[in-house]
Amino acid sequence: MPETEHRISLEEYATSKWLGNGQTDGLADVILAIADGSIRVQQQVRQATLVDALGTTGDTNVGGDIVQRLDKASSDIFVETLSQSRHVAAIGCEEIEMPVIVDSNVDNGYIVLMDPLDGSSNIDVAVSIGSIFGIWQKKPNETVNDHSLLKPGNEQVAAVYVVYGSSTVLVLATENNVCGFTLDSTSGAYAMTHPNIKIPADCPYYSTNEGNNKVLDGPTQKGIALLRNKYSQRYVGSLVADFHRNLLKGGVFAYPADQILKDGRLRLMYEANPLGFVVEQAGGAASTGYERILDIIPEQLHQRTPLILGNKDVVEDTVSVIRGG
Ligand code: FDP
Repeated sequence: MPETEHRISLEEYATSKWLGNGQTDGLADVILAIADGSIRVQQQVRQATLVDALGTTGDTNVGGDIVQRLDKASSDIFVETLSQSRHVAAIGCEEIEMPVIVDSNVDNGYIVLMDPLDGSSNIDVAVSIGSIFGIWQKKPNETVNDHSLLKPGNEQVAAVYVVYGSSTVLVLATENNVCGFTLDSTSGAYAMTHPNIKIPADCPYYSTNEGNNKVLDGPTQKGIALLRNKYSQRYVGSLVADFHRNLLKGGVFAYPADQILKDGRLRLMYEANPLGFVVEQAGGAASTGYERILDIIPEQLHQRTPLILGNKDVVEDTVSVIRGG
């Protein structure tokens, strides 16, 4: 595209796609609230070392993870922007024990579940990190309460993730459509750079923590060996960064359950469901090794799950090896 040609902004895209469409009224406001929050978070991420904002808060979150100061700041920013969007009924957040009920009866309301800053252990070392969001629609006459957040991933209407890497990229998925927008640091707005993302047919990469191999059960070791023997390994250790590379270049990410983390490490509601939704809309697949991620009926907000996601054929081959024992 010539430099002078206009790239559609996220704001133009979201308002033209959803404005006046009765069924999804309000969704544009929720997406734009996430975008606004992400611009503030990426500023904090890029300034953190200079303004001495790194390090831990001294607390652990509900899942037992050490809370970084930027985890807390990101969570506060997104709770604020989403609460002000006028269309968020409730927020579930990896860093907050109980749901934040914003407005139980809001018209054209949405429920947002988020990991406000994924890849915490990479914050202090200038490695790509990100934010992840799953979005569910409130039913017209529904009064949202704590239980309303426990919906399966297959009921999501949209999912978003943002990577704070060498550039800041926001990826938005809705039914059968995934697009990427890059933050233009000159204009301060997101511009579409990746229309209609489909995961490539070829799968050059697999991403897993190989250090965990010794604590995997036998069938899972065989599944990971299939990946190891066929593909080249790339592992950043920030889910959102590994996922983004695999989505654009082809690849499978695996964080299975093991003898220590019996339910896996990653969160169903904040990580697996949103990224499972994105990958499926882009032609890929997401599984626990035994079932489709999006079909899990959640029991707890902060529950963990094993996760294998990426190219559909490779996910299926891996799952069939794991199941076959
Ligand atoms: P982190 O603990 O740094 O926040 O969400 C958890 C997560 O990172 C993922 O982003 C990442 O894929 C995974 O954990 C890394 O876990 P390991 O260090 O065990 O490989």
